[in-house]
Amino acid sequence: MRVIYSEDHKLRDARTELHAGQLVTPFEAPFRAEWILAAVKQAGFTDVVAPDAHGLETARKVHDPAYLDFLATVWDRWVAAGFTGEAIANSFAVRRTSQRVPDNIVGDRPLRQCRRYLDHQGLLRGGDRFHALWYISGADWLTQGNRFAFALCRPPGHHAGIDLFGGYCFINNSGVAAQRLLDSGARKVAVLDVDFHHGNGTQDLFYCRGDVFTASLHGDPMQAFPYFLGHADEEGEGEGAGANRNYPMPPGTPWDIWSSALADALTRIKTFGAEAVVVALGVDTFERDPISFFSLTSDDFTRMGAMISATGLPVLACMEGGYGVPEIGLNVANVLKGLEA
Ligand code: SP5
Ligand code: ZN
Repeated sequence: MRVIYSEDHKLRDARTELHAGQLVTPFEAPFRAEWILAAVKQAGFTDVVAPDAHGLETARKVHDPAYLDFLATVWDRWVAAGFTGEAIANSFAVRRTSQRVPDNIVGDRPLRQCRRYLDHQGLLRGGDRFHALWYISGADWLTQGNRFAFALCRPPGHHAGIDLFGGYCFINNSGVAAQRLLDSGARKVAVLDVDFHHGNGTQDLFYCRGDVFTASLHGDPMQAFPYFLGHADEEGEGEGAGANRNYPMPPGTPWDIWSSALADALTRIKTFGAEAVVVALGVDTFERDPISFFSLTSDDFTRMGAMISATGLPVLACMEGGYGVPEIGLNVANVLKGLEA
């Protein structure tokens, strides 16, 4: 198991999160990666290396280049406009409004682009965007013939769509990694999203593509973020028809129910012909996660890793969610243990 980690994740250090109508200390904060790194090392995973620097080439194949330009420039424009808080939109294109792309992105109007690109729940600061791309080194580790890698990246990525940020995510790390595997010779790959929240961004990236199978196990969007996507009848379109699978599940879902959804997803990934699996690894399915409602125990995470490993496929795990409690480290380490067992 190669672990890919860089202190640069600390560049992403949001001040606030809008939660329950109040600006609170963000759940998605640097301590998460530090706790996880410590636990992973303590569990014996000591092959920890820094990622190689990567440019935007691979990201441009899954995200809209104009969106990447927006991410690269919005903070400077925000500051130049004299704003001191984090960049957040305060009005949105809704029903019966024009969906036209706003063109005034300079001077005092950066909010217009925030409206265009913000899905929900995103606040931007400087220095928090592209370093996550470097973790596609994990994909290269598999391409070199190795079976397992763990990209301990922040911020997470699975809510970032083709041209949308939200849910603490800006660049879709697992999506970029999947693209990198394809560009390195894989014909088909899968992204398996085990984070508590629906991987709406990843679904968006690959919804009409037949070379990436996407599967997501998550809290039913009727009751959980991201609310507006993640239903079981979203199965992909065009060349992607049949290559997206959602498993929405209700509050309190325990391992026996959750794991039957996982078994089904893994069977479909094999049938699809994926040559590698990128796991969007959130551990917010844990019973004591502060913002989620599943009931997985720490031992269940070992079982999860073992089930994924049993596919026989190379696996790149990319860090997604998991908040607040010290067990996030143990739970991630347990997945890695299960993979290698
Ligand atoms: C990567 C990832 O896990 N992103 C998750 C973003 C979720 N943000 C919304 C959280 C809403 C929580 N509301 C539940 C209240 C719990 N008492
Ligand atoms: Zn999550």
